[in-house]
Amino acid sequence: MNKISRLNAASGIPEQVTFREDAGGMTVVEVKNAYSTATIALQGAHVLSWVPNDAHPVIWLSGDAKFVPGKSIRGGITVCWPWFGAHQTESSFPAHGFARTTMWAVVETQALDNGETRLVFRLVQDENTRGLWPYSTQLEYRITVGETLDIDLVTRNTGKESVVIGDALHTYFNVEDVREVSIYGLEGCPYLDKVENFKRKQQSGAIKINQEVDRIYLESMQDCIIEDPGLARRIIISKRGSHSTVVWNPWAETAAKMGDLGENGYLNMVCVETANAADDIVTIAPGDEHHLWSRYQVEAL
Ligand code: TA6
Repeated sequence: MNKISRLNAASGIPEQVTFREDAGGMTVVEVKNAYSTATIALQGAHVLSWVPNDAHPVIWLSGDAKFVPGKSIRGGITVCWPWFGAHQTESSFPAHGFARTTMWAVVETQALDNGETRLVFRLVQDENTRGLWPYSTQLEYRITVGETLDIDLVTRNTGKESVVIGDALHTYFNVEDVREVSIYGLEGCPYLDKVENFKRKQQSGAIKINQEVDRIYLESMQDCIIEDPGLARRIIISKRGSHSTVVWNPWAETAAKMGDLGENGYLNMVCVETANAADDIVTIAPGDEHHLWSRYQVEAL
């Protein structure tokens, strides 16, 4: 039996959960139920797509995304853990941590009574990741695919000392034209503007994007709404266990330098990230766990 057959035998659910190898050679799991479809790569437990029935994709994946073992995938939902952005002291450590480039194991798949599908993944640590993170933690990712997409990133401290983490669900949302979009829910919040060397500013009104935007909104616990007149819908992002929200669009020049955003790809995406970033870090006592939880849902305008 090859790897894919083993996965399907152990965790596949006929007509609902199917493991396969995609064109880039990555192992992915496809989910299909009465409400929506989703695709998740085992590397990074990276959600590549979520498409509610009869709707446009909610998650954006770059047409030029590279599927290379050990490299992060441009688009989808990137799991940033156990730190967000650059490591605070070690400049050689990978940005956004290592969870996004590491293989995850499938712990459980379940067809729920209400027709939704639950999948649970666990990060598999190895010698390399232990070199970056020598702490005793267990990281689990619970994804429920249904009328909404629910994601719960659970960090459990299995050691004897407190651990401090940063994390984020770095989600690329699909929009018709980012220049027409308004983002609500962060009005009045202070933010760090990464484009201006982390200058502290304050948001007034809804966010409009017509230039490079890379901001860490602090003290932001409320839902965010992406209003997209082009697709005649709003995406509602609810969250728990997160005190900061990152909003990012690289705009044309930075996107061109990145090389994997696709031609004019920046116009069709915006990241609104449920996060604990910058000084907003989380201390987990021995035996405790931290949940970074988010729900995405779509509503017609
Ligand atoms: O979340 C925003 C951000 O931290 C930006 O600063 C930008 O660099 C982006 O993430 C993408 O990072 P990546 O390491 O995936 O290229």
